[in-house]
Amino acid sequence: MKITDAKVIVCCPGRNFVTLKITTDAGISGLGDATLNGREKAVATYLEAYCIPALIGKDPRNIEDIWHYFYKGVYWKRGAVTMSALSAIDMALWDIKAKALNTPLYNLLGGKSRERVLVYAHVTGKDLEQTLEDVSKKVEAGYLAVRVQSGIPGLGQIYGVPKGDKPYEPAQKGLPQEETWDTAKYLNFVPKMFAKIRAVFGDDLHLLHDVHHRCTPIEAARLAKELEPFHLFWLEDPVTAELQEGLRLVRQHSTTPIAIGEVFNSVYDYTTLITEQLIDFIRMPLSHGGGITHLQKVAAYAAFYHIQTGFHGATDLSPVNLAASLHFDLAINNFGIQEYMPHQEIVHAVFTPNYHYENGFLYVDDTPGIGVTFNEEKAKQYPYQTACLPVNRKTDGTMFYW
Ligand code: KDG
Ligand code: MG
Repeated sequence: MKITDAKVIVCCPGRNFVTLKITTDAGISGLGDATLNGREKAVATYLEAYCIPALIGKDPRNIEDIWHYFYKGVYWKRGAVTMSALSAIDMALWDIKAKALNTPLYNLLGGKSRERVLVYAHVTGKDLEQTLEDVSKKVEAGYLAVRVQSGIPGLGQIYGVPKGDKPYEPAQKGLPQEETWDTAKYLNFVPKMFAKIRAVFGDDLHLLHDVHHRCTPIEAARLAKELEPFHLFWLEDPVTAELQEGLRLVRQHSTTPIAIGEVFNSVYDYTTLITEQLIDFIRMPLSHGGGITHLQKVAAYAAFYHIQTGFHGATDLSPVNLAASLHFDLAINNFGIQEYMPHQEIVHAVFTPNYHYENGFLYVDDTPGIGVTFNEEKAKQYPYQTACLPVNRKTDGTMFYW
């Protein structure tokens, strides 16, 4: 089998997505998600200018060799842009292989370890009252796990809180918008919020929270320690993990489980965290972390250290990535949980999913391959629109992490 063509389609059904389609002389094509929120065109250009010309003529069944061609073979390796491109290539090749063998992807990853995938929903509210209402709604919808973010008294628009009545979407049209941050206000509020949620909803609901990289190690240690009585499923990205050693301090002070890695793109972002058992869940998504080929290795490495997966699944990762993640989640032994932030209905006009939600779990059907279909004609109706993630400043104007 030979790769005869590959193309990148950037479309904006409600938000931007970058999709790679690889075609073969066997009449089989595969899809990969190359979306990097707010940097879509950088990945599209890297694929079009440097990867696609080198892909033509290769045998798509040699996934390991092609992976290393675009990793070891490239002098400027790693980084979000190049790894997102490589992830999309890898995903499309696995899609082709599974279609060629007429079997759903999970069968190539070891078969099913479970029939359904535990997911967590996003709960948000402008204030504690609205947040509690949203927890109720998610519980009524059957969710067994919820990630809770809330507006904080004294702060305006912040991460995780929707504007108006629309579902939360951090990327906004045009240049980056500015948000304001105050860690002291945040640290005072969050433990009170979880105390209230446990008091109202009891012990069984799994509770998660995303710090979104905003604490220093000692601040994160304080937060993790104060949240201990509320038995979180995980505390996510408590610090920026450019400094992996920062997690040691958090670990020394608390038994709150830690999840990290949605901005990672290689096993080398994780080595200290995994070998020193400083975390409990890896979050690096298939579409940014080198695809299925690399995540199989990272997940297996993590398993030896009692670390589970909890893949990133925000709406800026396309249905192709979510479906591929679900196959992976079904197959591996050390699956933990899957993030599930449903796409807007308009997204499904372009991408037809092969998964559905029911009572706290996602199910994937037995369509061969990854199983998502992509309507290129429809995609043309939704051309790319410039959109960026916000930037964040402390209340005194100092630039801060978003
Ligand atoms: O593009 C940025 C989003 O994917 C990110 O902010 C979402 O933190 C996130 C999460 O946990 O879903
Ligand atoms: Mg996150």
